[in-house]
Amino acid sequence: MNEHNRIVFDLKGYIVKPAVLSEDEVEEITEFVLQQKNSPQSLPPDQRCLPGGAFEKLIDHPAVMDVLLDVIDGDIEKIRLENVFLNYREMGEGKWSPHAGGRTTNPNYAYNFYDGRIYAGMTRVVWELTEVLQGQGGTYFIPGSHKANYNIRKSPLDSIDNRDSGLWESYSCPPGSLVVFSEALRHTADIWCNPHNPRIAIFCAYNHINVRHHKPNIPQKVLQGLTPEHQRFFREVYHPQFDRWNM
Ligand SMILES: O=C(O)CCC(=O)C(=O)O
Repeated sequence: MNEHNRIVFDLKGYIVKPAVLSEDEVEEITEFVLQQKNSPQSLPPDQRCLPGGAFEKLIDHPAVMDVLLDVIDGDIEKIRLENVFLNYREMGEGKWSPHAGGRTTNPNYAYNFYDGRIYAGMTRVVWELTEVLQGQGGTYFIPGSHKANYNIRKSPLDSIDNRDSGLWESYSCPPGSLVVFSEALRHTADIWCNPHNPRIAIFCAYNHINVRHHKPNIPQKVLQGLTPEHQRFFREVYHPQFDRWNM
């Protein structure tokens, strides 16, 4: 990450990288995920759900790795992808439901800064495949709340969580943009009210190889269809030094 993005990620807990994908890439991936959603049987079994098929190449997209190597671990061998899902919303769908936020000793989504670098646990990477307009349904954050000292997660206050509290921030972005945030940040979905297009976003949860937040749910068939470089992101939770010892 460049210095600007690194400082903003640490300060706010999230960054937006606009228009990372070309129009052609957005079209290809959008068409594919809609086929997965609407007619999965028309696809080969290993492509019927994420991360299989056209999405696969985004797993280690340079714009994603650029952030994760700085915030999760500098060694790509120690980065896992534990969950991927399509977030599809039409007008009126979605719900304001703030969660997470504050310091935690729980390593699955702890956020720490130590010895000159960030050590984040679960980190969300969101591919926004359609345009997002500020205030019309993108994800909302309370900037800085990943470092909050009062426990706003376990003792939430309506005066803070209320949509009109003045503490929430969101974004506008063109199709093909990336939003990356620490799961330790207080955040929420919102009701989609952009009349021009639905929200079509792919949510990915990356984490450190030593921990896992989600129960694994990706079918083996889908994982087996990935290239070895991409299968590596779905390894069990353990330290890669054991691979070296077993060689
Ligand atoms: O749907 C959204 O915009 C937010 C999703 C969310 O809350 C999460 O990633 O934990």
